Amino acid sequence: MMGKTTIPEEEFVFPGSTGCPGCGANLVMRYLLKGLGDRTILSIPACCWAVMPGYWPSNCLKVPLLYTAFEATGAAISGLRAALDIKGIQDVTVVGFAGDGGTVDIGLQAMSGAAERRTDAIYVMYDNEAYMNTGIQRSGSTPWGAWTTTTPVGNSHGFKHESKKDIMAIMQAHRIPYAATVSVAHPEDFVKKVRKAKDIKGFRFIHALSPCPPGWRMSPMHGVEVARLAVETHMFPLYEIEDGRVVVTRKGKGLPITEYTKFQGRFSHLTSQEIESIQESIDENWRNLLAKEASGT
Ligand SMILES: Cc1ncc(C[n+]2csc(CCOP(=O)(O)OP(=O)(O)O)c2C)c(N)n1
Ligand code: SF4
Ligand SMILES: [Mg+2]
Repeated sequence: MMGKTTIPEEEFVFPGSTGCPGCGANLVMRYLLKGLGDRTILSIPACCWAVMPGYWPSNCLKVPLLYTAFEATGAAISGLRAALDIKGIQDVTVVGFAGDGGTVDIGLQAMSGAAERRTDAIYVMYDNEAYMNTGIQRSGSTPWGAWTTTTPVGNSHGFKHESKKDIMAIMQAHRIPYAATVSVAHPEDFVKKVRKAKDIKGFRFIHALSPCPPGWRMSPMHGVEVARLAVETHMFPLYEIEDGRVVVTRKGKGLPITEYTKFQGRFSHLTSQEIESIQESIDENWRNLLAKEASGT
């Protein structure tokens, strides 16, 4: 028998977002705010979600939002927290909500500073694995093998030949109290981790894989399925790092990576040997994650 959901029915993202059909980032915001409630202030830099709330005076978000420059989310949430502290407001959660480009690339130094200062805020990276808002350019979070408009297939260099940055390991090295990966295919787990993060003080980090139909060259109807397959193939494992200790929260079936790539045109040019090398790297990352869990680090 299916258990009763613990996800609140109340919505904090209303219809009217200007995101594309099937946008995973829309679901990331929806589950995040269900976990946090309306005593939340967001800061969002340049990215798809800077546009998605809508055109003034329309707004699909029920919570206040401070826009900031592309590179400045870490600084903006530090300022918001300091201002609330001066006013004696302690029941509001400050959230930085940024894309992968705004986090692992241009926003990395500001976020690193906020983490090092133990800023009392939650930083959410929605990871659609490229600079989508400006036309699908590669980022440091684009996986090896993927097509983007700046890693075009067919010229002498071809698809992206560099690996995805391990942002969770980067955040673990900052010794923050809590970091977790979440998936829009597992909303119960998603909201549970957000609630846990909410109750912890200091800098918390949430990494959400965020399927992007136009950027991943797939049908909008496959968005959630692809997110589920990312977990089942160990492409995007679900785990937490709490006070330095790694806990895998869903083992996944270990399906072949072709189950994940087959829906996505951004991988369709790859030869079977290239797919095999992706498989080897996923298997290695998965073994390393389990070893970290076993050793308590
Ligand atoms: C300093 C600066 N450089 C470039 C831009 C142009 N720009 C706006 S959004 C964006 C892409 C953001 O990528 P990401 O953070 O991954 O979010 P996504 O668009 O994928 O949601 C870029 C390059 C900018 N606004 N500011
Ligand atoms: S380009 Fe991708 S991330 Fe941006 S709104 Fe469309 S589906 Fe969402
Ligand atoms: Mg992006």
